[in-house]
Amino acid sequence: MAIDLTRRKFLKISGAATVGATVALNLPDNFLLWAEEAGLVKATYVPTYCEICFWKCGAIAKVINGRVVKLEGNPAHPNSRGKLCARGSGGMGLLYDPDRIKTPLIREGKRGEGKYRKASWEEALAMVAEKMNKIKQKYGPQSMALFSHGCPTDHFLPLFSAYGSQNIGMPSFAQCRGPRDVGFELTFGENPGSPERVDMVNSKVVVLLGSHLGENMHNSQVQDFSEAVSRGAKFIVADPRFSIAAGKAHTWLPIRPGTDMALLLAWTNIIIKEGLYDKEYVHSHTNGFRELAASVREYTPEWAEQETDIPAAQIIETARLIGKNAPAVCIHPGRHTTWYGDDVQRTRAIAILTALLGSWGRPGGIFLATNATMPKLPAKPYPVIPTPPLNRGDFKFAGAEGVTQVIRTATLTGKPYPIKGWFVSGTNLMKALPNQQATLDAINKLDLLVVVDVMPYDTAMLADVILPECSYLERHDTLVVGKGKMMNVSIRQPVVPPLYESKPAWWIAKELAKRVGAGEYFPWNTYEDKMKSQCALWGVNYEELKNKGVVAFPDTAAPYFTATNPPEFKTESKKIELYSKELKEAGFDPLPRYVKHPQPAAGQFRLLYGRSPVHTFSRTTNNPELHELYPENEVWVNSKQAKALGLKNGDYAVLVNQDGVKSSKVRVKATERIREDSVYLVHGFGTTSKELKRAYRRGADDQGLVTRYAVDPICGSTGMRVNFVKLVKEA
Ligand SMILES: Nc1nc2c(c(=O)[nH]1)N[C@H]1C(S)=C(S)[C@@H](COP(=O)(O)OP(=O)(O)OC[C@H]3O[C@@H](n4cnc5c(=O)[nH]c(N)nc54)[C@H](O)[C@@H]3O)O[C@H]1N2
Ligand SMILES: Nc1nc2c(c(=O)[nH]1)N[C@H]1C(S)=C(S)[C@@H](COP(=O)(O)OP(=O)(O)OC[C@H]3O[C@@H](n4cnc5c(=O)[nH]c(N)nc54)[C@H](O)[C@@H]3O)O[C@H]1N2
Ligand code: SF4
Ligand SMILES: [Mo]
Repeated sequence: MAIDLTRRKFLKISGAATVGATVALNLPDNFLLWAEEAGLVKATYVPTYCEICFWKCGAIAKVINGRVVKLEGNPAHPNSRGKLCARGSGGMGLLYDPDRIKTPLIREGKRGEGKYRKASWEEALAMVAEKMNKIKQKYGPQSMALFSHGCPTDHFLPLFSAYGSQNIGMPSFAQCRGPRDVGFELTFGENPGSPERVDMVNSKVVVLLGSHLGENMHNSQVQDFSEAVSRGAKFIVADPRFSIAAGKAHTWLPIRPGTDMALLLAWTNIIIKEGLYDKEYVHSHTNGFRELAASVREYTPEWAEQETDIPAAQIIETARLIGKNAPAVCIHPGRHTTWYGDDVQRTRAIAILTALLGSWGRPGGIFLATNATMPKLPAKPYPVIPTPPLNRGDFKFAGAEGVTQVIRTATLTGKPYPIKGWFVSGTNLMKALPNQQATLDAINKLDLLVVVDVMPYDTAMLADVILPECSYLERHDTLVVGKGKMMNVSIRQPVVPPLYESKPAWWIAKELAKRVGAGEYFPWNTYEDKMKSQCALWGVNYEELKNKGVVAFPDTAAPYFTATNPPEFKTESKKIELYSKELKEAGFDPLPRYVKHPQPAAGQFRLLYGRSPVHTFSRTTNNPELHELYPENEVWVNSKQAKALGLKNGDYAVLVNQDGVKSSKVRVKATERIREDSVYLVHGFGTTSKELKRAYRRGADDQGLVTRYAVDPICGSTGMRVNFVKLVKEA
């Protein structure tokens, strides 16, 4: 009963409550639960960690008669603390989805036609290896690229290093948190981490720019959010939409999209002018305060009002609220930060304000990562590759995760050298990358497209070879070394054996390695052997880890600056770079500066997108449990605008973007909760894969409408909120 209550409280904030987030169980599960209650069968409990998103929550699976009947949060795990979000609770939906890829498949028809034949693992692996070997011989190993997201990356990255390619592209960089990480690294010498080290539980004031917690369901962060709200912390939420978070806020700022920089610079100006910054902290730990103060002087609240559509008085009032509560102020660094193309600079403005408030390394601000590390297993060094990778393009500040669309462009143009093969795992590129036509055109130029996936999503259905990975509930995976307030290690282990002929990524990588002459880089027999060696090296008791799911190291915690943990910054100057010499030398603005972005013309709306609390991107749209909760997305449009267009709640409409691209039909949600100049879609819907019986063409695909994107010149990330649409009633 106690669990039920906390769960309800948790869900209340998530917006999932409105749809009743207790995930429905099907008949056999209900029967098994009844049988267990009647004492006829016994349940077993297996700890593991979730992969429905990348928060990696510790979960405990309840298994009766070999069937997973329930997934609950592991109370000992810092990312879940005994609770899973609705998506995590619905993880069995992935395991038991009848539309799963069941065997390796080899394409028979034309690309995109969807005709495949079943193949044995032996045949499929041999075919992939033969083509990879051919590409290596003819063009060199760098002509094979790896696109990956989530845990499979940990297995295919070593395969690629051993094969000889560093051309890696992860949408988690250029389509997600790339600009934020780069902006913070340029300022503090390190990024805010994942999970972000936001100390909301101790904040007096929290600022959310976009960051739609409660719809963005990153578990422990939503719990912290909920706790901070109950404790009376004041939330300032800037969002063109009245998000779930805005509904809990002290102040909602319905900002004009694309103008957050104006708000941040005006706040900075006021905080400096009124002396509300932490003088001692700024003096001791930062560089370039004088230049900063001079450069923000022009950004007055009256000027910012014109840009942001937020009254000057409210900008001043919120600036004071922020300044007077420092350092216990958390300006959330954001996560999906690829918005308008000047995103590194916007996140720099967040970082700079954080520094002025003295909030980095202080309770209620951004806490510090533990310095502890785990040693690596000794391994054979990878071959030296003569051809440099092209995956960062000309973007000096791009991260090691690479810039996805740069690889795509090289595939299209053959320059600076040809890319002939894509190996794709754990990402649905057709939905993740802007400009779908370019992705499709690039794929059509390939000699080889391999997709490793659990479900036949859009990109898999374009592949030459589809390799079925088993779901996270059926496999071993990387031991996760977590670095929150303290270091911890978590394990993923099979809860049930793999269904059909699906196999774990570690096995696929190892088997392919053997066939491309890189077998020696995978020297262990089973993944468990490798994990046992790691545990031995780390002084972790493997059996204990298996039984508990997570082992923590409390003595590694050092979340705040103290006399024994003095400030130390990993920048060139060893100080916080308010003024960035590095950027200046590379030809960029050393201080963030306001750039005006185009606004929609009359009759157009800006296309915004975000998350549903019960889905993860495209990957859950066919999950039977989660589909039931939210089967298709809706287009949010302001009631006044809807009325003018003759649209009512529940009507079907289509969206047509500035380039004439039309969405599939989507239900209208006419609401006061969004500005009149924007419409909003939950991302990930409208799959084109016929194999997905539930999700096929349900809802509208935002990515289909994102034909344009604004590349951040500093790190290559793609701002995707630069598309304008018309809303047309569907007959
Ligand atoms: N349930 C669920 N949770 C998830 C995920 C998921 O798929 N499902 N994905 C996870 C991942 S990988 C990520 S990166 C995060 C993403 O989640 P966040 O980092 O929170 O994403 P944002 O883009 O900041 O937030 C979207 C919000 O920004 C608002 N917005 C749009 N334009 C503007 C603007 O110009 N200014 C301001 N201030 N706001 C604007 C939108 O109205 C929307 O409310 O979510 C994570 N959590
Ligand atoms: N227009 C638009 N574009 C966006 C976003 C947006 O909101 N709007 N969000 C951006 C963000 S923040 C991110 S992080 C990216 C996310 O981009 P992706 O990570 O590509 O997200 P998904 O669309 O969920 O695709 C995940 C794929 O992995 C598969 N998969 C799931 N679990 C497993 C597994 O265990 N093993 C294997 N091998 N495969 C698995 C799924 O079936 C699916 O095909 O997209 C970015 N692109
Ligand atoms: S936040 Fe939800 S979906 Fe993501 S790992 Fe945690 S339980 Fe799973
Ligand atoms: Mo993301």
